[in-house]
Amino acid sequence: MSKFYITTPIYYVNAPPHLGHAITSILADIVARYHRLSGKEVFFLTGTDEHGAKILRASERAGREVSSFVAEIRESFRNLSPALNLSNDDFIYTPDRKRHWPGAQKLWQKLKEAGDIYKGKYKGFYCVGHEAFVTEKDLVNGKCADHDEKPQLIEEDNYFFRLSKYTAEIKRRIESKELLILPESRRNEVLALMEGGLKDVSFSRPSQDISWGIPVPGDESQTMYVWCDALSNYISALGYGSEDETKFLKFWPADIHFIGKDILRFHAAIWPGMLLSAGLLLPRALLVTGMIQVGGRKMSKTLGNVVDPFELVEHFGADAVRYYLSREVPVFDDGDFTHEKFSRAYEGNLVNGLGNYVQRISTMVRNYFDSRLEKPAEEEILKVPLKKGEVEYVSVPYFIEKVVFPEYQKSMDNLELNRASDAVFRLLKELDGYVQHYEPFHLIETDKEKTRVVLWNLAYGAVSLAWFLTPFL
Ligand code: ME8
Repeated sequence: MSKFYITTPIYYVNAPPHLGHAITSILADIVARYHRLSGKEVFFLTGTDEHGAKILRASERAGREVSSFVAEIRESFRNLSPALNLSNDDFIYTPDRKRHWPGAQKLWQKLKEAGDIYKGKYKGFYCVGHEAFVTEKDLVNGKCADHDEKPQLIEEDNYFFRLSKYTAEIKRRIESKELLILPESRRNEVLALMEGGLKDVSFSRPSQDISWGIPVPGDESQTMYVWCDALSNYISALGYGSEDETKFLKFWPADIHFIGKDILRFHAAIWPGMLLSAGLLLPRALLVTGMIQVGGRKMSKTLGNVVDPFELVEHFGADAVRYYLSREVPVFDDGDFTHEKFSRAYEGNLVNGLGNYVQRISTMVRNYFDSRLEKPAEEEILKVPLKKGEVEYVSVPYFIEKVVFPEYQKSMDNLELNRASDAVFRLLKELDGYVQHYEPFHLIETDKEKTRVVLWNLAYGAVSLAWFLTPFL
């Protein structure tokens, strides 16, 4: 059986999850479920990123001791899975000394052995919101444009990672699509970034300033930089660095890392650099999503304009949220969230479309056929073909098998999730047209046998819709 390893980012626990986290996790879940449906052995990982200045500061602001603060928020991220019906196989969090630390430290050790870690002085602007050094050109009026706050000027001893050494190889892997970056526009963006060569990156901070994190192996006076710590979750969760690396050997490399465009640089440059340095395989693909916005600005904890996924689920149910986020929001572009748009989508395609269709068909089957329909003979099915505009398809099952399924499968394989669900909802439209054409609710009065065959086709359509929608709903 072939394997399929898929991940979400590990989310910061400075505040509970919002709809932005929900969307990434739902999209990854859809892909994971699809690959399970196609018979692969899937490992789907999510988790939380809990170290660093940003988290420490959030706990201080809340007047809380950091480890109990993070544990509480971690639980709300963990609860996203039952609330949204996510099918993740595992959940990793960075303060887990047993599961995460050995992998993160082993990876550091490998980079060091490769001669790619060296000590130096860092001077620059640090944006705590980004957990990254920013340059003057990232600032607007002296403030970080994303986080609306002044970065700190920092001068300190750091360990550096020799990322520059790997520029050419990373570029080659991306160009040759051995490391596939989707969509194309993000791939070009990353390649442009590499034009001038990648710079070495700071990989640690003095422990006296940042104690909340993983100590650098062999030098307790330094704490691992959050990104070096965080990125290694993708392999520590598989047991890399533990006594039993079976799962790592089986599932690595990742088939897809799902990420938002805000963390592309880390995943397309630093992470491949680290893996090359350690002599490990690179992930096969990065799927880069757009951002959900509210009134034109990224939905973010730091900006305080968030929508609570738990509240939406409570009102509308998990399927409505999954439907909206996977279909009404473009995967690769930014999309605005408004409650009006959400309600309209819910009422339209779900309640009036799918819900109404299944309700009408099942009611008729129950009332007139005692809830049972045997498959009619082939020639009976051929007598009630599907008429689709000018074209006539020999039957509903034929149309599903020869037209809908290939389109669905191709789109899912190409990670064009919106297109795949478009194909499914087009099928629903055709089935609605079929109802209108044969009018089973009138036909039943004059020809019960023909109605039986028409309803069988419609029920077959409903079952197919359910199958196609399994990854989505
Ligand atoms: O960056 N719209 O964590 P994070 C869509 N810990 N997706 C959004 C979003 C929005 N408005 N806001 C967040 C981190 N996301 C690091 C990652 S991985 C080794 C470490 C999603 O809590 C999107 O996938 O800021 C984004 O990349 C991720 O959450 C960032 O979550």
